[in-house]
Amino acid sequence: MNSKPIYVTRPSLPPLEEFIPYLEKIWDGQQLTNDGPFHGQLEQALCEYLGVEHISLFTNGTIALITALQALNVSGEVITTPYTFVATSHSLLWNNITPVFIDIDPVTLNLDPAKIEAAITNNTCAIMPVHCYGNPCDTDAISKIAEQHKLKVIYDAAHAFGVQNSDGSILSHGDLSIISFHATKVFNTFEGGAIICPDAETKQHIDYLKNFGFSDELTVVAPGINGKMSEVNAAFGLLQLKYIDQAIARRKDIAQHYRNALQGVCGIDLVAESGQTRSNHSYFPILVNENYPINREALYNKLKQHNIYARRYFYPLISNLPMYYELASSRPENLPVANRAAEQILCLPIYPALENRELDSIIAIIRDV
Ligand code: T4K
Repeated sequence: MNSKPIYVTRPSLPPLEEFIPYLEKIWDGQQLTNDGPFHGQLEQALCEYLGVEHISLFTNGTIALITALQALNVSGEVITTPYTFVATSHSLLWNNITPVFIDIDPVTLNLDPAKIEAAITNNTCAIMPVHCYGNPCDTDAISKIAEQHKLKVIYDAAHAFGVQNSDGSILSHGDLSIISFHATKVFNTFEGGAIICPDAETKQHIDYLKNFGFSDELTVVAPGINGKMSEVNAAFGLLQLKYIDQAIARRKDIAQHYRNALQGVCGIDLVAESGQTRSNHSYFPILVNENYPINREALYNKLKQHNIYARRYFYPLISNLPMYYELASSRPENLPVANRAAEQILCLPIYPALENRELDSIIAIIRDV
């Protein structure tokens, strides 16, 4: 039994004293929000770090998703994955859009592009795939289908901070990508998020949308929302960026340690990486299959008895939740792979401050069942 609880994640925090000078600047300048200096600096710093052209900061990833759909005038039906955090499909309901769920690929657990075309109807307007756990979707296949059928693509890249494939940043794909800077993410600004945009004009429109639709003091160009990131969050993000490579490097070591120790354990499948040239190791998901001596629920509870709080991301499956299960696409027979993954998944603790002895104790419990 571990004396202190081990959670699925713990936020990375820089030394507190290093944040004080940023706060002093905010106190001196008295610009607390609404496109202040730290906001602009963080947008620029993130463009450089992530290797993207335009980024618009948001108060969180969910408002960024809702706004991205508004920015592209998406309506009708959107093809998406049920195997994700509820924010993905909730963003559709908040825009009066009908989610159309398709099944996932059994290896990557991302939306299966081979299932997209059969789900397209006259009402389909867009595809919303998720780079689940930061593993890139098959972006080539998705963009080919989208082009053929004139559909928009909005990637929910909430987990994909810093992830790259052979084309560069994974965030450059699709019409828009959104990312989350929530406390539980690889890069956090306490709460926060962003939309990655392809051009300055789109960014300008999104900047208006996140500020109630104001384009100047008197002109309102759209029914916008308040989605702005405050100066405290933006300043914190600038400081966090100084430590991000160190944090991802430690995550990589932990992931490698898990992989070495758990590969070959009968009944445990490790979710493979899917072609990224740079990973962020945001999660360490395992699938507990029928060859393991106990099922996923029993392993989850056993870890809990040892004060280890792994998480069942993503269970329950979204399509089985009350606000979605009556949709025709939610039928379990339409989504066998996703339903199975939701029953087997367990995300193990991974965060920079996780100690090696804690890691070894988690591994020992899983191996010794
Ligand atoms: N799309 C996808 C695919 C997403 O995964 C998410 C969010 C979004 C969109 C929406 O982005 P945001 O609007 O959130 O920016 C968490 C997060 O709240 C959520 O951001 C995240 N995905 C989701 C996968 O996980 P919970 O309810 O599981 O979090 P919670 O509070 O249980 O935290 C998990 C563990 O982390 C705790 O047991 C302890 C630790 N923790 C948590 C917080 C908040 C800390 O140590 N400190 C903290 O401040 O949803």
